[in-house]
Amino acid sequence: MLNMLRSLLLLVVFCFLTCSCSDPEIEEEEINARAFMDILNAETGEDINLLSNLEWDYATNLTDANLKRKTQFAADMSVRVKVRWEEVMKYNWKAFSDPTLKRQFMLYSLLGDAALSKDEIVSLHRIIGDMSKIYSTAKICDYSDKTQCNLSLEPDIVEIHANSRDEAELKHVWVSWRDAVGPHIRNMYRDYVHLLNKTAHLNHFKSADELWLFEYEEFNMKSLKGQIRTLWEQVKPLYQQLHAYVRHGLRKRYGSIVSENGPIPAHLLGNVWSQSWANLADDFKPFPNAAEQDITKNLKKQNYTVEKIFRTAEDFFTSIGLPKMVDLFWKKSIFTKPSDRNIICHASAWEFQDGEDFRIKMCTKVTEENFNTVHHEMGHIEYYMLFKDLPLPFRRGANPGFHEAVGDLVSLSVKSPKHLKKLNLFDARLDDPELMLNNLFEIGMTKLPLLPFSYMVDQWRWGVFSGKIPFDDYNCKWWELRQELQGLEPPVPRSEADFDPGSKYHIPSSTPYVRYFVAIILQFQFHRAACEKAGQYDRNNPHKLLHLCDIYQNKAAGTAIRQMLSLGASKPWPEALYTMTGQHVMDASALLEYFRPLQTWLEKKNRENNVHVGWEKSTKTCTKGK
Ligand code: X8Z
Ligand code: ZN
Repeated sequence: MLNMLRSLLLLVVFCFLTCSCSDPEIEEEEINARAFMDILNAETGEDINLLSNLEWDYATNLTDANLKRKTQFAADMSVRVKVRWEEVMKYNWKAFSDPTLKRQFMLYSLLGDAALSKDEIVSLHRIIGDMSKIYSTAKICDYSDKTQCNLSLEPDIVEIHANSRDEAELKHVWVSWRDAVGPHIRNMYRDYVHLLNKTAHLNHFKSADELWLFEYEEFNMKSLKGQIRTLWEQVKPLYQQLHAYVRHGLRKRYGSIVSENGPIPAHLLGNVWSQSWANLADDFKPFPNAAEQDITKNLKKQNYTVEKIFRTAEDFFTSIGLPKMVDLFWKKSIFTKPSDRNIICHASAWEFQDGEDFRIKMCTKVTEENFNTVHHEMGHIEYYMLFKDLPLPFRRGANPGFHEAVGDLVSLSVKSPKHLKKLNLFDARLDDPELMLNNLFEIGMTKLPLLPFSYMVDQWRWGVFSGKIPFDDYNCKWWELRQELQGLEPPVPRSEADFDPGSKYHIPSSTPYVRYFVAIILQFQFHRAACEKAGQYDRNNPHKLLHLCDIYQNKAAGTAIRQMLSLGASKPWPEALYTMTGQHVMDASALLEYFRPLQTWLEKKNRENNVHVGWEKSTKTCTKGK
């Protein structure tokens, strides 16, 4: 009774506050604003649809004519965007009472690159288009047959890094790939930075790093840079243990070119950028005598085709109640590399703002790495499909890291031994602790090196954008950060004639990278929440630890994921995080808990081997000037 009275009183106070404060003029403006927003969303959606189609045309056929069409359209569109934005800014939207409407206005209040002149937009799009083309079409010569000079990044260079254990060959490929891209785009990159900073200034930001961080809505919280720094400090000891263990193994294999206490040479880690070390997992697994569980080999043995990998991924998503891929997806996606034209092979997932057209573009091979990437890309498509009916400004991830985390979240279950066994990709007993640890090690080798790498890439770019890293220090600062954060060194001395950042896709294509750091932290938070809902997680029960959980066919976990994804960006991201996890902040404890058995094992092993943990300064130099 007392409670009822209190509720009644609260209701009266609430009505008094909201009704008496509302201003009839604002109320009327809000009604008009709603009608305006409907038109704005429809017109903007049409423009984005056309632009996305032209972008797809270029990405899947890198001709000058296609770049011109896309660039011209973007420039023309920017005029319309600016006119619409000027209308947006006439509204007193900060005073609106409808939070949904207010938030749409807030998201439209960033003009973005439409603040530039048409000519500048043409230049910006042309530079990014040209840099991406140089990256995507670069070729290098074969190591043993130097007359054969048609090796491309995907598949050749990627495969050599994955499979070769010949140090000289690896060095040749590593250096050649950087020679084939970096120097050709170095000067273009300076012009690009200038235009991006100009965009930032016109949008009232100090530099482009602030513009890029707008999507994280920092104005509501501690700066994202600060959050990342704290999270990195928490996971760093685990990374250092893995680093020390792998360096020890590499030194045994390659001898003194791998120093005992220094950074690891970057060409030996099974990956062009050393961002995943998964291709060395089999070489250094904790229990080498346990039955072999090489997923790439098993995929081939079980006759997995590219199509079967996509169908397998789809089956997982639908098993937890998420939507299946639509017919158009299967018709319009590109799953393998065409031989009759140049395309951007780097995998991506596309939406076209029409509610039915969703596509993946990928030069897929039947490997474990690509098996993960297919799940990753399909996660993007699931997100697109689940928020497709929201008002246009909300059709994006709660923040970019959420978008990157969806497919990876599912992969955490797919890669559990229990699930791999279901897929015939694991053929041993599930109660063998050695195999469980080998499996966890493989996942650690995939995920953990991406943490410092993703942090490093955008720390470098933030420095470049803000002017802390000047043009004549671009490459040396890149290596300083590579050393400091990843504990890596180049296999040969570097100089400012090189431009090694350019050899990583996201630099020429102007794609922000810290989102992958955020995604790694989040996916474990999501996984813990999903496994809890599935009744498969109990930190005190050795059979219910996080790394053993598989949410396949679990509707309770699926419903929670669905709810979070269906929110899109309609709320600030901490709220989306809360709906799924009951937490408002990013938190590394789930990741650390997931890898606890691995960390314990690594610490013991490094102690036994008397291995130095951490790294001293590299002896490899980077020379300023050319
Ligand atoms: O770029 C990607 C995806 C597309 S969003 C294939 N990833 C990063 C990379 O390849 O560098 C996924 C992991 C990190
Ligand atoms: Zn992605």
